[in-house]
Amino acid sequence: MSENTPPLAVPEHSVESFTRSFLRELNYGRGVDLDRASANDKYFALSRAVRHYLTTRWLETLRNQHRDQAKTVAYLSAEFLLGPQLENALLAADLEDIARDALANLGEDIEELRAVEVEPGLGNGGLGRLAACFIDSLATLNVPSVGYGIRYEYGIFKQTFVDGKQVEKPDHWLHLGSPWELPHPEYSVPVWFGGHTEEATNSAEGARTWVPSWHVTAKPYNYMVPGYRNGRVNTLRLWSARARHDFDLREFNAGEYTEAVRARTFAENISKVLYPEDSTPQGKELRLQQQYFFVAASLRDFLDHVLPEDYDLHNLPNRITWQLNDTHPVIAVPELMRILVDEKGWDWADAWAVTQKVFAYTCHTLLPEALEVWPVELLGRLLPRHLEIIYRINEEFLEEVREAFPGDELRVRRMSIIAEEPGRAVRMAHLATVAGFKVNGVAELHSELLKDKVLNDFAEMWPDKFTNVTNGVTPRRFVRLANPGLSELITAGIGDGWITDLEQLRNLEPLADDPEFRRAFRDIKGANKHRLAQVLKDRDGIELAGDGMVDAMVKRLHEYKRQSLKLLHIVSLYEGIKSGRIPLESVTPRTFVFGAKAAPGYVRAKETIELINAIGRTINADASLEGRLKVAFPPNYNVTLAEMLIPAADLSEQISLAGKEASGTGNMKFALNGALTIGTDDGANVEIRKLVGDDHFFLFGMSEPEASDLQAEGYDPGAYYESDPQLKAALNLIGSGHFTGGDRDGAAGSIFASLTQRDRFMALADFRSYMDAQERVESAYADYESWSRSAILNIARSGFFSSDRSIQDYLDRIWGAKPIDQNH
Ligand code: GL9
Repeated sequence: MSENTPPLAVPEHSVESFTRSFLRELNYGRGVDLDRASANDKYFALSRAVRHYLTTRWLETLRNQHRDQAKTVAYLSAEFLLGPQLENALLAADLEDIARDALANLGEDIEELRAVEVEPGLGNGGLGRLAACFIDSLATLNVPSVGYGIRYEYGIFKQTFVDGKQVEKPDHWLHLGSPWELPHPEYSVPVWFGGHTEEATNSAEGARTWVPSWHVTAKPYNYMVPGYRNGRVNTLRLWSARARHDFDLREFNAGEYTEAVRARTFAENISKVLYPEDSTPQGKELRLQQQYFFVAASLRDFLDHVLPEDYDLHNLPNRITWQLNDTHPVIAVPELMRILVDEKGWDWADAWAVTQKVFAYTCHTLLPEALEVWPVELLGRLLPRHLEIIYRINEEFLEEVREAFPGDELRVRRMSIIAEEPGRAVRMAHLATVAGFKVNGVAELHSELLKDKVLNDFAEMWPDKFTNVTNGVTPRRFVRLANPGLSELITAGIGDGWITDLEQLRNLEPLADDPEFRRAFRDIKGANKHRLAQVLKDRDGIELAGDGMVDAMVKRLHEYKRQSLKLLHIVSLYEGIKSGRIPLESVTPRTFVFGAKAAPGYVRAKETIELINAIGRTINADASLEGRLKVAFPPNYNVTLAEMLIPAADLSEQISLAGKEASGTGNMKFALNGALTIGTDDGANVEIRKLVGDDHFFLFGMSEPEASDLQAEGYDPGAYYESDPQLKAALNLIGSGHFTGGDRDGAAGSIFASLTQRDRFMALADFRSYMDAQERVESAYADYESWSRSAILNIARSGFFSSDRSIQDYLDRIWGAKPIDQNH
């Protein structure tokens, strides 16, 4: 675009102007009159009208980025769990009131139109949602940056329950179209696969020529990522796989119509569906195709379309950092080497020097089974040249190891990028650690454990490579949008600076001692519970326990997170009441709320879902409990539901076995919305507890060193089962089939057996301590006045957990990029 193009004016911020935009979009964009428009038509017109207000800024941002050639952060992530877009755009553009009034004047309820939106669920959980929070903060902090990912046609599956069992339904989120994406087919790029390698045609040291055998076209779709009212709108570019457009001619001509169509489907499968595995990659070929597909397209896009044509790539480290969100995009490392050596004709050493300065790697796990490993056979078949490059990187790296640690062949074997056992395979985390100039964990404890355990050999070799950036969450979505009542109260107390400077929440501390403020806080919490109760009733026919405590455990279903420990608490309470050990009047009315999807192939996780539902059914139907205990398990927990649920919670369950949850981010969202945490010393819980103070946090369970000592000694769950009568009674009740209609063989029997015999995550060892902590919860809750003081202090002291702070840490510790002044 010419420098002289007059800037498009932002439409006027007025009800009249907004109404005009809306009606124009309805008439011209959708081709309908207001009185004939469907809800989807109106939702589209509304979204498009909002988009107008951001587009000018978007174009400006892109123009400046092109002009300044400033250092850019490219966030490479296979997942972006975006959540609803409309509300966020309304907020960023400061149009919430205007749009509501404009629609009301036309006789429309904006809430009804918002409900039409299907959220883009392009992620599994914490890792994908973190990426979404990060691009929000990058924009709000004015950082030149771009997100790169995959436009899955089907996001995370829709969860339904049939007879209490999880049944997955495809999430065809695009079936009515999306008003938020803009396709740019002219920037499509080819991505090649397969074939073989040959002697190089150039003379560069280390070069080979890759002769691939098939390719797909990567077509970009752009999404706006507006900063919070700062005039910046960044871009998220998601790639969709298309069959190459010339694919059919030859085959059509040969009369092989069905073959041609089949080939098309094959190519387009690449971006068809998000893999729903949480922390347990299955090593599927299609997944590696997805990874290379989006990474190759993204590098190509940046090198060919963002950089000027004559750009000297030796300067690349001053121009970009590619942040690798977990190992999913790590194939970018050999891809850049291939481009520099084979295509640009650089000598290997020059190419490696630059490659080592442009990638940084974030590790998100501690579970060994979550570290991606690709069989050499598979990688070599799909990307033969990349495998050769990985071998050479490894060769030179292992030489370095031998030099640093002479004679230590065991260490060499441990550190190798290529594993030999059980079969030859590429360890992607090792490749990322070797190539990255920084490696970070996602909470203090996690980063320490990375250095001491998971990547210990690497930390000994390169101590300075390792750093920590504790995760954070965006206060725009998870406080301001999710909890408007609380937001107003905070703003009335301390002004609205907290929305972009969350540490200002500190100023709330004195207000925790103000009875008026506490009353207002309680009213808001009550209203949020009411809102939740309404939604669950309408959506799922679920009733909550009156005005009781809302006790929430929402996260992916995984054994290490220990939903089963939560069940043991519930069953123990229930058993205590039924056996007369616990007087009913002494029990705090509470609703246990679960939200959790299980990976479709994860049998134990699915059994746990079944058991939660079975226990819930029994308890909810038991009239003798007088509604004091309820179990609510709304299906299909997602961002939309999180925004409804978290603001209503009193108690946040963060009960993973210490040393297993890398960080957690739900824990931060709850604390920021005034829930108290009951939790182990794991992940970011450690930092939450330190900040909010022990008096306002219910700590229980073994510490990480205690847990690993116990594991090393030889853990025997049977000993706990035998020695704790309450634990035994609860487990026996489950095992007896009491909750499963007498069935002892299905989910109940299986979980009983697994907990009493193996108990991989030592739930039984932490049971007693957990029960004691729950008693402390009950007595604290009995004094709701003092509880609300603690809740307010949780909010006031959790400002650290803004993703703005995380991004600032990435800038300072890793990227060396600076926010820029938009208006210079
Ligand atoms: C995760 C960790 O398990 C979480 O503890 C962490 O908070 C997030 C973000 O850093 O990353 N790693 C991971 O694979 N997932 C995480 O949530 N899984 C999913 O996203 C489902």
